[in-house]
Amino acid sequence: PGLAPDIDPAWLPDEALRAVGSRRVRVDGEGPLADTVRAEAAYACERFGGRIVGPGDRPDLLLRLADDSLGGEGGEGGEGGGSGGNGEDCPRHPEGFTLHRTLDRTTVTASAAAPAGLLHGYFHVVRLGEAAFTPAPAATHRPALTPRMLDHWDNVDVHPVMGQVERGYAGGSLFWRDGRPRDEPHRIRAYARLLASCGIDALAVNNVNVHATEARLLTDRLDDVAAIADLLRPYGIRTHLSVSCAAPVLLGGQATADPLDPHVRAWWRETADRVYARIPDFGGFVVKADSEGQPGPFAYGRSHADGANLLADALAPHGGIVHWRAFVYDHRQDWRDRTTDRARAAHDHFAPLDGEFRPNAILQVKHGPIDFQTREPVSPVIGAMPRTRIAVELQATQEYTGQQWHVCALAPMWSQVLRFRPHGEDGPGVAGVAAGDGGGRGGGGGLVAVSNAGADPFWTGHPLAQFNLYAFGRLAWQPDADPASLLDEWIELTFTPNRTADPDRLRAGLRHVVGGSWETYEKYTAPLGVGFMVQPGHHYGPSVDGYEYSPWGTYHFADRDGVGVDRSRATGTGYAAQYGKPWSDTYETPDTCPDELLLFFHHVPYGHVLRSGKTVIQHIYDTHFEGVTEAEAARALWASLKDLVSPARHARVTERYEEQVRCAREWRDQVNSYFLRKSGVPDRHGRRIH
Ligand code: BDP
Repeated sequence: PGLAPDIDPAWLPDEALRAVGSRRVRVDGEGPLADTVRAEAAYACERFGGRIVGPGDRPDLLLRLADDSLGGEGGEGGEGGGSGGNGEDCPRHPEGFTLHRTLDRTTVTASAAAPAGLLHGYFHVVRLGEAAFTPAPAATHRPALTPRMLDHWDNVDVHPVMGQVERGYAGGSLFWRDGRPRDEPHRIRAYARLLASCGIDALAVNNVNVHATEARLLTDRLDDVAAIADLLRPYGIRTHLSVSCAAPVLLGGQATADPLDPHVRAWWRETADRVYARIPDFGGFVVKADSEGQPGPFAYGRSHADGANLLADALAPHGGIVHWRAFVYDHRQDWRDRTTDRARAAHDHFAPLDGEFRPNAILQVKHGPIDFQTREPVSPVIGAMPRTRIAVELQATQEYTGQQWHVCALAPMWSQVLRFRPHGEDGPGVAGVAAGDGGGRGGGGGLVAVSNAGADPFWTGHPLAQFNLYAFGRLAWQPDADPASLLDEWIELTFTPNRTADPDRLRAGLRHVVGGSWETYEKYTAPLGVGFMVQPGHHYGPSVDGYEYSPWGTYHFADRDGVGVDRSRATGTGYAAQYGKPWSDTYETPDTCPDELLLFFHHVPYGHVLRSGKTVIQHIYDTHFEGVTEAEAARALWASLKDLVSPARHARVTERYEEQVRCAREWRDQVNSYFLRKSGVPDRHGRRIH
């Protein structure tokens, strides 16, 4: 587990292992995952003076496979087994575990139903630290969502526009460099360890935009994928692959890629067989089809259910799954009429297909209807397909949220998404849908995030962006976790405040600069849910009209009288009617629509009064001034933590804050002057608008 010294340990510095490492630890269990846990514990003990003990010795921490047939506590000879006694000892879920922490017997025991549970149990104890060794009622832990997956938008070849990682802000790819495997197995292993420690259990190794070389990973470059899978496997992470729907033509010499063609079906079956012969625990395929230039079933007049089922059938004999993305829209159209609203596209395409997907086909839906903006409503697709397995897709890589130069902690946003109830208080929440609760879908699709990690020594470019990766894993395991508690957890692990001169100042400072950073970012960028206003192409920094007259479908419609997109049923695109009740009513009128989404759903005059009592135009001015002030204050606060944070980390964040503040001022000035000129309405506080 030890890392090369030039790589940031993120949330697993050796210090975080102190509580476990200073104790007597026993790991009972066979196989590669149990071996990983033993090696982890041995490493921790080596650092902090504890030791690994054998069956004859009483451990302080016992990690073991629960013996189902003995109803839980049996099989350990009684000594130090913990009190148990509540019949909950065997968690059943293959990744779950039960933790017994008692006073009378001094052994803390994590009992798992399967080896993966040992791994998650171990890291749970690491997270708890000293607290793990204090008494508490026995508790069973199991993940709410499966899989908990990262999509790496990594290109194998350097793409002329997108580089090695599409929308990557953390150096190059961890997996690929200039068309070849990067060949840094220690980094991949260390990455797997970080991911496992926050609960992630699946990873797709290449971009959803599958170019020529990535396509070949499926066939003659399969060994490259197998090599990665070998490194991820010891940490319980399954490997998935993004594939092209055109693969039968591109790679297989077929005349067509028509999903209903028998030769095409045979080709996919044989191809999947070969993948599993090489990687027996392969996870499955990820597909972006008929979207932004990727090929798909539309070319053959087939539906997306036909396309997804083709791959699902090829994977089914091996227990594999296909993640079929719902991000399907026409990026080359004008805003002709209400039916061409891009926000409508996913629901228009997919909702009619509910019930047509195979049990191992998962529809992977972006959390919002457009594209990972700072603020969007929850996608109506999530609540509209009760007979389909749904995965919710988040974007940890900060494409539209500051590109890992700005601090923008996304956990509060993700938490809101996961708690949203598409059918009102009585129906399941988004997390429930992703878990497979209710409906006839027979299972959930889990949670997916586009990864924000790369070959950067800090993993994520901005060291504070590590929290987005950590929080993603933790929320996928426990979607109702409180984002503020997750932040505290991450702070304790990453910065080990108790080992510094002023733990409370460090904690308070970090809470402040990370905690409210999403709201701060939102304040100085596109207002009230309208989105975009970014520079075209790379999507960094402001350009209010950057996309306004392009065919991408992302507009704000500002004119001299008002701003926003009318998506109501009565007078607009009808998008609001894609929701079930109560949301279709809530979003239908400006009076009931939440302010933070007002301009997403409505075109309103600048004088429209928000619930805060402010007009829209004054809100725009005020938030843009406030956002910059908050970014400046965060920068100053960070500077004051210099004595408490490692020099390298402090310097990197300091550098990023300079850019964040510069860019925030640019946003403020462009947005404010744009709206001053459009509206002619002066700032009521008379501030200077550039
Ligand atoms: C957009 C990105 C683009 C991705 C696309 C996707 O700008 O690079 O290919 O999403 O999700 O946000 O497929």
